[in-house]
Amino acid sequence: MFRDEIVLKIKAGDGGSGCISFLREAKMPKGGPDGGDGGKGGDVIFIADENYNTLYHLIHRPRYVAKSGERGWGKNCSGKGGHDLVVRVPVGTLLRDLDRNALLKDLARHDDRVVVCKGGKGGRGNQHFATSTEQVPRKAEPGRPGDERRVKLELRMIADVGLVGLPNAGKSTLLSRISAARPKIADYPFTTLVPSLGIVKISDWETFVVADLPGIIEGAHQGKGLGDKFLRHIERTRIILHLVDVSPEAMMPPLEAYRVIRKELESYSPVLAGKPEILLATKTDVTGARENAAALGKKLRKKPLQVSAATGDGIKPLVRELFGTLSRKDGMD
Ligand SMILES: Nc1nc2c(ncn2[C@@H]2O[C@H](COP(=O)(O)OP(=O)(O)OP(=O)(O)O)[C@@H](O)[C@H]2O)c(=O)[nH]1
Ligand SMILES: [Mg+2]
Repeated sequence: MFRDEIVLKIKAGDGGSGCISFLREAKMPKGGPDGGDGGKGGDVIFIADENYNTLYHLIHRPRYVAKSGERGWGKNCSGKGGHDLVVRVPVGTLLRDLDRNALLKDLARHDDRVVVCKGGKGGRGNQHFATSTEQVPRKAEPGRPGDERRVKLELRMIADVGLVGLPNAGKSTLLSRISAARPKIADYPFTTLVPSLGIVKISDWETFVVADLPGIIEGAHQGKGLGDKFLRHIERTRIILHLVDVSPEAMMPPLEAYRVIRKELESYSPVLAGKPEILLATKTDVTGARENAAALGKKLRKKPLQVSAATGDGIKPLVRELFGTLSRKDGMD
């Protein structure tokens, strides 16, 4: 199951209370105050972790509470601090304070972290309250309460390239060809229900990230099929790779398929509609597909790239083209 929005209640640990105690030793009947301080409460820390793709693992706990600090002890011993509570979230998670509707942090890169709730300070023990006039202080502080908040987590995937197209266009198959990702592939529509990412590696230092999205159908912006809410994930991508199945058994003739998707992108947002798009004709191993690709190119007056994920034909030039376009864009960004 995929979750891309979730509200969590979180609370940092309370500070432990300070201790009231007096030194008692055989030869010192009137020892001074020796009550230690309470420990600090644990913080709640959110960390972006590339091993997570969704927020689903977080929904089972209604509250995230860090440990409180322990109380102080005699002999000037401070209480133990409470452990921090670490919450791991996917890269691309936005954290908002729900009650103030303020952005707390955009966890955009692996290992980005933020303390969302600070643990309460421990109270001071009575050792701190002795004065020249008060030698027997019977006073210590309580610990401070830890911060408490309701936070809204919103996941936006961060990819360089977003794959869009009708169901069955071959998006997931392509991703499995160009990256180590293993999305589900099948010959029925809406196989992909949730977006997923793959990293395309040309060399150790030349990589880019591709997002595979669920198929889009006509009327997606009105909620048809899986709707268009997934499109928000490609608002942040730099290029759209638009896949059109040009095999004769495709769901729709290529030109119509192309126009349906363009219309949905345009209805979703001008940002998406204005993104650079690379046109990709898929399944060119099927008889008649190459002719259809050529005809599509003529009608649209742009030459589509062509691939067969089945045979591997055209995959390398496609990867080079994507990388080249991203690099040229880097120069302009
Ligand atoms: N002949 C041929 N079949 C392909 C090729 N690429 C994908 N297919 C087949 O097309 C069907 C759909 O492929 P998917 O990769 O699941 O398509 P998708 O675009 O991810 O589909 P959804 O997730 O439903 O939107 C599967 O049966 C694939 O085996 C190709 O290059 N050649
Ligand atoms: Mg798919």
